[in-house]
Amino acid sequence: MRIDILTLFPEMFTGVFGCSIISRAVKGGYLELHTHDIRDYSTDKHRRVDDYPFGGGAGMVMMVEPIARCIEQLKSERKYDLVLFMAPDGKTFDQNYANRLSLQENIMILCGHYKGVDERVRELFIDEEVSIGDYVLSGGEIAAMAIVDAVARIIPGVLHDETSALLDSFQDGLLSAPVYTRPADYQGYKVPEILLSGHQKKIDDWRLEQQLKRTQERRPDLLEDI
Ligand code: 6GU
Repeated sequence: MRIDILTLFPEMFTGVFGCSIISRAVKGGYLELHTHDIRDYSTDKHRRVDDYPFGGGAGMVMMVEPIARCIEQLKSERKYDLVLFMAPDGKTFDQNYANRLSLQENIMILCGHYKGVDERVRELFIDEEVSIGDYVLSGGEIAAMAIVDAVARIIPGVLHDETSALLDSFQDGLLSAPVYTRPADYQGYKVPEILLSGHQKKIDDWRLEQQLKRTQERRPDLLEDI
């Protein structure tokens, strides 16, 4: 899978993409990530990419032309299955959304900044608008990183234990059971006896019970969807 990210701040991605599961996915050849600086597609001598909003008002608006040139350049090189725009008024990202994205071959993600992007970008080039929750970030970059992470880790082969992504919180619509490691007794705080019993069937039953209990307590809304 290949993901192209269009942004005014490509340097924001270097740390996140260079660590942990995302870099493993890239090094293992499962995922190709490319960032593109929208400013490189400005024809203005000052490399301007934003301008004042028609009709007045606060904030600057990202112009259609540099974004259009960048998207058209990429589209001339390969076919894209989806062009996403990160925006707080988009559809809320969730595990089902991540699963669907992980099945695509090539996707493009446009990150907006300032007050927004010219509406014609959305009309002409964007297939889906995505939000990561009901709060406002100063730009789409951090949201795009969240999406890349959620997608990278479910590409088959990326995680060592291939089943572990499938056992996640949310993947089965339930929160995860609590986990423990050594020591079995930390200053009198003991690991549940059942986990030390060696009785796998009982352990599996206990974990499912914990999942249901946690979900009921913390996210009863998730149980309504099952
Ligand atoms: Cl995708 N962008 C911005 N700017 N803010 C957000 C968001 C996206 N998702 C939640 N808040």
